[in-house]
Amino acid sequence: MQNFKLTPEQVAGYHKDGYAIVRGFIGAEEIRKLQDIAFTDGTMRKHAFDLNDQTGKKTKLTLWYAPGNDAYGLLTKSNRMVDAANELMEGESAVCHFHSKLMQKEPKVGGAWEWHQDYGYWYKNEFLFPDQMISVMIAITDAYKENGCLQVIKGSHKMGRIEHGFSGEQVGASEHYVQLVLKTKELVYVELKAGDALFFHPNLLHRSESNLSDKPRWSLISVYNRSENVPYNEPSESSTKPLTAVPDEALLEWEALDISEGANFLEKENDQALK
Ligand SMILES: O=C(O)CCC(=O)C(=O)O
Repeated sequence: MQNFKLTPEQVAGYHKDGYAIVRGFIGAEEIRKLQDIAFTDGTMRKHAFDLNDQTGKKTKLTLWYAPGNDAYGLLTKSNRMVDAANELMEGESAVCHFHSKLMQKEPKVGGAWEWHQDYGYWYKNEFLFPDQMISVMIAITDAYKENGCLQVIKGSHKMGRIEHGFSGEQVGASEHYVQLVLKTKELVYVELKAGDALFFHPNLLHRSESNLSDKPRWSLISVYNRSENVPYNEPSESSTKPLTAVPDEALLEWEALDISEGANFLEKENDQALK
């Protein structure tokens, strides 16, 4: 999608509901390239680690901080991603990349994610302004109810941050507050086709169920932050380093480099800053 611009309805929907879906954000040829790399790249696999959900089911992910000139880095730095994040985040200062994760929910085994707000994690990193952050999920494969697509509670970002405790190896939101908000707010299954994008607010409550289907459910989640939103308890430096955006065509037209160790991958033993 060249010269992409969010519609006024998408912008208004994001602020009202806490999320906006953009269908066909990434083209079919681009998705084929990203799938190819996701399924075969040795560096991506080498740095993947398992995270146990409450029942001990494992969900695999690879997380890195520094987007390079590989296909995933070029996507994360593309004008369409950076401009859309810039339009939706509060504040004026430069757009930076906190981290990206390739979420790998394998058929039959891919574990669940408990109800949480991403800011339930990032608050612990001492980012002070959640409105100056955003997550962008790109469906690398189709995501639907049966393979554990994301579920969100529409409008729950307006509650502000709620209490979180541990849930398996994850951080989970207070079940009491989740049940209260579900009395009045709608639970939405965010079904996406490969190439669709979901922009969501750090305080939007979301979860996903395990993948009991025979199809994988893979997605990229890139997180952006404003340079002024300094985290006081976060060892990585990417979140305050202004991004230099690249043209949207770069993903297909530039000679993408291999994914390199320079991407600064998170290893599981250092996962105190998991998200
Ligand atoms: O990919 C998923 O199913 C959920 C991931 C998630 O909730 C997160 O990374 O915050």
